[in-house]
Amino acid sequence: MASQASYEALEPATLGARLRDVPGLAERVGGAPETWQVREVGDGNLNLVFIIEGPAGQVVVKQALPYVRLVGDSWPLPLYRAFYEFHALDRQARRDPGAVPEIFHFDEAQALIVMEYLSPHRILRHKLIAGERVEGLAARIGAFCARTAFRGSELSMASAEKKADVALFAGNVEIPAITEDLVFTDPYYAAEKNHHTPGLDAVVARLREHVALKARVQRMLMRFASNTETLLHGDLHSGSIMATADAVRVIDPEFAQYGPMGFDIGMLTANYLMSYFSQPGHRGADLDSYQEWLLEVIEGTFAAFETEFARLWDTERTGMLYPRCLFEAQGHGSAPARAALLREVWQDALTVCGIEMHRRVLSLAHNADFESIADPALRAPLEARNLMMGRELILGAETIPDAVALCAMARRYNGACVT
Ligand code: SR1
Ligand code: MG
Repeated sequence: MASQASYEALEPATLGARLRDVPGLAERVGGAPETWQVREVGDGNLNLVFIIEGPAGQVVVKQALPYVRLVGDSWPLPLYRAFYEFHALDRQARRDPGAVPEIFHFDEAQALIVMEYLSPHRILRHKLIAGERVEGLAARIGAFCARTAFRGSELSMASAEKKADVALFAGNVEIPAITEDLVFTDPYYAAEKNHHTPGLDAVVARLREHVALKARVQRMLMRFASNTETLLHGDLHSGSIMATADAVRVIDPEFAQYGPMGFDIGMLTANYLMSYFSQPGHRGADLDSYQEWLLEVIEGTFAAFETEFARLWDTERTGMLYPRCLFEAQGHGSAPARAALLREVWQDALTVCGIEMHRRVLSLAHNADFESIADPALRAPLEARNLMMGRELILGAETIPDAVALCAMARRYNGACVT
């Protein structure tokens, strides 16, 4: 990795001058750099995000800050996360063409990526809060999860290439550490950065007193930290997806690391479920039909994941895992082996799902689905349903047969009064 000694955070007023020599940028934006319109639009927890607009077009510039934006410079964070984000985007673009924004330029010293401006896409989380539907969402993201999981593993990759990539991404220590703490650990004790809605104290105490629950979460953390099945997006929630009414892209893989195949789809499912549970705070007469659509998205995402994974299993199983010489070449079908593997992926996904449902309500970085419900008296019982369903997912992952049963469970908690 190159030195970042010359790093300087970008500012709208000087951005044109600083980026004027980026190859191809002036042609893409058009006009003189001094005339470019620059807006800072980042609303995430970590980075600066600018839109540059000129007569010929628009681009996005994302730059890492040397600290956590959400907290400030009291929490330093390495600039090298831009390096991993760039490499993750590169791999995702190859493994699932069209899924991520096109990259135009990467400057490692300045920790910045110049990329395609997605328009009229909006952050999926905002669309779900507004009650908007996205046609094809489940199929697109289910396929993305399957393609990145399969093609980033030794089911598909040559071992030497995959092991070299594991070594590359192993250099990323501090970013996974955020997930290890904020997602897997902090929700389960009174950590300093935590906060939760008043009115949840009794439910929170029930979770934190549950020793078997904490042990299950820590077992999942051990798998997250030490299992290198595939290259994960690492932060696949509804804020990492941009969509129109019928087109979908995945953004922001700066948390990319090698880990268990069920992690991304499990985290995403949690964010759909949190959208589902929060809807009484956002919808009126269309509440029931919109909540049912969200459950259809969950079922459809897992269905698309399994279908695409099976297709890749049959057509692209070229790595050292589950080789054809052991199965098809012996006249033995490999479908049962695939089903057993997918069963483990499913159980990991459910466990991660439950944990993510906890951390977004109890840890540092909450989500707008619940947070935008201003009245804590309305918010708390909805969050309580979400917390208790998360608990059942973690404790009973192996008892839930499929996504239909998962959605039936969500309907049960949605009508429940949890205290
Ligand atoms: C301090 S970073 C908090 C959260 O923001 C990111 O989007 C990740 O989800 C992380 O856990
Ligand atoms: Mg992000």
